[in-house]
Amino acid sequence: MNSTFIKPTWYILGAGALGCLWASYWRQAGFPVVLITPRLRKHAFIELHIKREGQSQDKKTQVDIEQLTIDQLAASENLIEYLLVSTKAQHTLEAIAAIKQTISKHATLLILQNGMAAKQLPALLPTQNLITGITTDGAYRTEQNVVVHAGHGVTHFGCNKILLQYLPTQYLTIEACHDIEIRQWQKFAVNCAINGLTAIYQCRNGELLNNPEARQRLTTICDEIFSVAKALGISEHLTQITTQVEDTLRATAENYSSMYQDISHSRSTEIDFINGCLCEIAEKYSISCEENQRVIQEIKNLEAKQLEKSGTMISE
Ligand code: KPL
Repeated sequence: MNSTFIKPTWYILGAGALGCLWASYWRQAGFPVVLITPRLRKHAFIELHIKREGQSQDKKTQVDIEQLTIDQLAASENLIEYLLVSTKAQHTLEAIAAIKQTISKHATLLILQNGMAAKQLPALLPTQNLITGITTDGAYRTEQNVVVHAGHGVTHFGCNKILLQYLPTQYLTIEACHDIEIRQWQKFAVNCAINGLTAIYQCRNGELLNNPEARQRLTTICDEIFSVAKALGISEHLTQITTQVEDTLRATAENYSSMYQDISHSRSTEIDFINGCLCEIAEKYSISCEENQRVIQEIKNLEAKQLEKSGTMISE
């Protein structure tokens, strides 16, 4: 990095565990960061504590991060030049539409999320530089402002290496790549296989490996994904899908999947954008995806049960 490099402000849309993890690593790397929040919070700054899994409680790193609501953002005349979108797939379009006026025409957006919602973004933001990312980093919150970095993974972005100087590469393993669509499919397959089952069996990722019933279902899900990939002509990139899923389970063994976290906090899940999206594609090719359908149904039942219990489904 040259000495005249001015670190730009990164705005973050989607202040979930992953968004907060990136926010705090950017801060630690010396970048100004603003978390965009839907509601007014008590304090203008959130004090985030980042803990790496396995570290003792007192080894938490603390950073202060500025927060702005959508209205405050609109009122400040600043235009967003750099934006990380880490919303849940089901909220992406609505969340971006709400801040669209504040995004510069030439802004760079990193879209880091599960599922395939990003496919609809170019129509909404035709002039901006939209960069798709996928990650195998695991993160979860233990309290509103405590984020645990569980399982150090790799984040890939479909861009060239120049962007890396704008990213917190000291803290996260980040790579630029030219085959992001294939990697996105591989991650999509991993999410189809892991997220629903961990929410159904209420376990950490690694625990699926020791559950024979879950493992059998996981294999069937992978077979169904492979059939769909074959119909799409991309199966050569998914021949190792079951092994990749098992590797991810080992690498993020201590993590609670995002869907597990959503169900336990009575939030709506990304199921329609993960297994739901797979089944939609399968239907077009008349491919049967019974196990994926079963997972969808079970997750919908869990969502309904949570809704009944808490009276409301939080859409954060
Ligand atoms: O992407 C994930 C998620 O939880 O959404 C994995 C890789 C499964 C890590 O938990």
